[in-house]
Amino acid sequence: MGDLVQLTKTDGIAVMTIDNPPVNALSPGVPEGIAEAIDQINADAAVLAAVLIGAGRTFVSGADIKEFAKLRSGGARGTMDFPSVLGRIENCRKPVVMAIHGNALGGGLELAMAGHYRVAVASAQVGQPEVKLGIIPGAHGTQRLPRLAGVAKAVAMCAEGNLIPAAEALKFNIIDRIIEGDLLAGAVAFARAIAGKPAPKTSERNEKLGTAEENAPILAAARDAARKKQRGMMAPLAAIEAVEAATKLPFEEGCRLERKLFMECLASDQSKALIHVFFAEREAAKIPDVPRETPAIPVARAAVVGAGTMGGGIAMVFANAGIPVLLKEADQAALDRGLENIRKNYAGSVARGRFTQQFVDERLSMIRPTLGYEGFAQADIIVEAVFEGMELKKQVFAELDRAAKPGAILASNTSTLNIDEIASATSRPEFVLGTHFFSPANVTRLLEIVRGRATTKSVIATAMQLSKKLGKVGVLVGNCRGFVGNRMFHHYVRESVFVVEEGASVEAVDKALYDFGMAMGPLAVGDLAGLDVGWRIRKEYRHLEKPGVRHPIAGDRLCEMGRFGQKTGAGWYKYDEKRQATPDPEVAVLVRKWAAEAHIRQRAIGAEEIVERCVYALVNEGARVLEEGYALRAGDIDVIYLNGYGFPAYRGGPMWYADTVGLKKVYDRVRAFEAELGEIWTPAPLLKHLAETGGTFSEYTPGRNAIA
Ligand code: T1G
Repeated sequence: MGDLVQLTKTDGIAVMTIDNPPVNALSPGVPEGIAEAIDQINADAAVLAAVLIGAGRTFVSGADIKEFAKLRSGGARGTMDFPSVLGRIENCRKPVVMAIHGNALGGGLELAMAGHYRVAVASAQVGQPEVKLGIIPGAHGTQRLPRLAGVAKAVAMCAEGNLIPAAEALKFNIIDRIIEGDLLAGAVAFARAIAGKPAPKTSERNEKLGTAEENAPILAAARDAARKKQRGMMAPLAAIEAVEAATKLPFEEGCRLERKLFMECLASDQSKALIHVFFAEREAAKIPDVPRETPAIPVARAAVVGAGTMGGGIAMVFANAGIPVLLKEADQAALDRGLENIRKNYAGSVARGRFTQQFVDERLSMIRPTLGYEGFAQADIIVEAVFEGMELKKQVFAELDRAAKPGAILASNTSTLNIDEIASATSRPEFVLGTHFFSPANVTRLLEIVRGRATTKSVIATAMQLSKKLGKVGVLVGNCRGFVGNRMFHHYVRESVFVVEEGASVEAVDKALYDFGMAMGPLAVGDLAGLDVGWRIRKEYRHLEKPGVRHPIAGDRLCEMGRFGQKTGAGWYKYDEKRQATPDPEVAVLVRKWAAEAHIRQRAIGAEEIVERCVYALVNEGARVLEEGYALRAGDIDVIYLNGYGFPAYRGGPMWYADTVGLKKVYDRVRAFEAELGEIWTPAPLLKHLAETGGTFSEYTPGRNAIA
């Protein structure tokens, strides 16, 4: 069995141990090892029952995702056909007990369900998360799970891909017992107790498959939910179809349909994109010149300066991670407002069932409001979240430099300002960096870690590890204007306004991007965030704008009218008291007037061009970010856009999407826009180079890297 699967026997009980760190994935050799062990168990008359367990921290976390490319090209012949191994387990002449700790996910749960019994420790989780990779269970999971848990639970688990804790798995008969104390000992005792008795085969358990009448509403509701919550994705609907087959077809036929649907999903661009995302999010945590073993600074206490929307949200992030946090404001009224907002946010989470009141009370007790710097000397990290003005930030950092203990990290939540200039206000620039949270900070997963020229590797390592502890996706970015996300977003928004000024309606622009898969259209996003935010930044940098180069005008005009968006009841749209948006005919008339005054040619612009203008603007600027070295890799840019800007994960992110379209085509369209709209569309040299050499962004590794 090689060293991936060991077999031991003690007093008539065989124990198969899968040892394939770090997550016991079903890599080549593991299915073979299991099959060989089953053969030996069958052949050994002294063996009365068997246990299968994972070594290390977990049971089996699924198929080896790194093998999918081979599987897709039919090249995985070298590995044993995993589904056939499941049949051998189920038909083993001795009962097999699956012992689960950590995770039993995807193929791991399918493996467990091929066993005759399943036991688990209370902390274990099980699930079929394949849809998050754009595929569906491909080893009978959609056929066995409804036979154990019933159709409704199986449809939910296979279509949504969520993990469930052991207690819930017990409730739904996915596991048979929760083991207190040592798992292996408990599983062996369980095996001894059932040895010699008839063992149930999951594939033959049909009593929970329900009737067509019972299942029809369940399946219809699941399809409706998938179309809403997983808009545009094919895998959830395929998963539902496969589970439905389990209720209508004999087991073997259901397995054949599942396999067909699995291979179709595996071949899809959506699955390739989502598998890219899986690895890109993990790759983003790897900094070439900051090795994994770089010593990090322990963060046990935090402090936040500024209790506004962002500061309050950031304080919640620390409290939710169990890190006590000071929250400072300049005056009592502002502090009270900040605390009131935090309480409202938490109350909303309790109302939605996301948190219990007890959890919220514990977290609130970790947030200590203050008007001074008392206690700041105990903080390991201090995050500044005051008004976005350089002078104020430098003043605050000078104060923090005096109030903080030596070795404390001073972080700014600035979204655009120069981290090096902020650091210059302190005596410790090596401990200064940017921690750019995205609003709402207590919800949005993205955290841009902005590396300053002097920031040390230990501080970078600390920030990256802290991101994970805070439940964030940390991405290291360079210190250019707007860092990476906002720098690129500026071009995306510019094009969305340009196409409105050229004749497209506000709602047509938003619909085009929404239908592309964005969580919200760009203009609606502007109304949500506040049009005045961008307006203030444009005014601050107006002096840098090149004369003769076209700039958006409609957004500024709306702000001059006081139409900042939702917060003023009107922006691109008008809003009722519940902030429901409706198109505003007045805006349509005004935009035509402003465009005429600016002599902007009017024409009909279709959805395809709207999407190309906005998304390729992202891609072209992303190419510049890469070639200038402000992002470590194209995948990091994708991770930023998926976790901070509502880019559809099933398209992989802007850079992956451009690779999927083909960089030659993207480049040709960018050149066409350049001919039409001038130098703002000059192709990035990297895009030109890759298009002309047949390269892709995902294979590009920046040579010189400003953030190394
Ligand atoms: N295959 C290959 N590598 C994997 C892997 C997998 N399934 N899961 C994790 N890794 C790597 C990961 O890239 C990282 O590598 C390291 O392990 C630690 O992971 C047949 C077809 C299990 C909850 O979708 O959700 O089964 O960066 O950092 O935070 O029908 O990993 O160290 O080089 O995420 O403790 C279904 C995917 C597959 C589970 C652990 N299974 N994995 O989280 O560690 S499809 C999944 C996870 C399938 C069947 C179908 C998480 C985790 P590196 P990590 P973690």
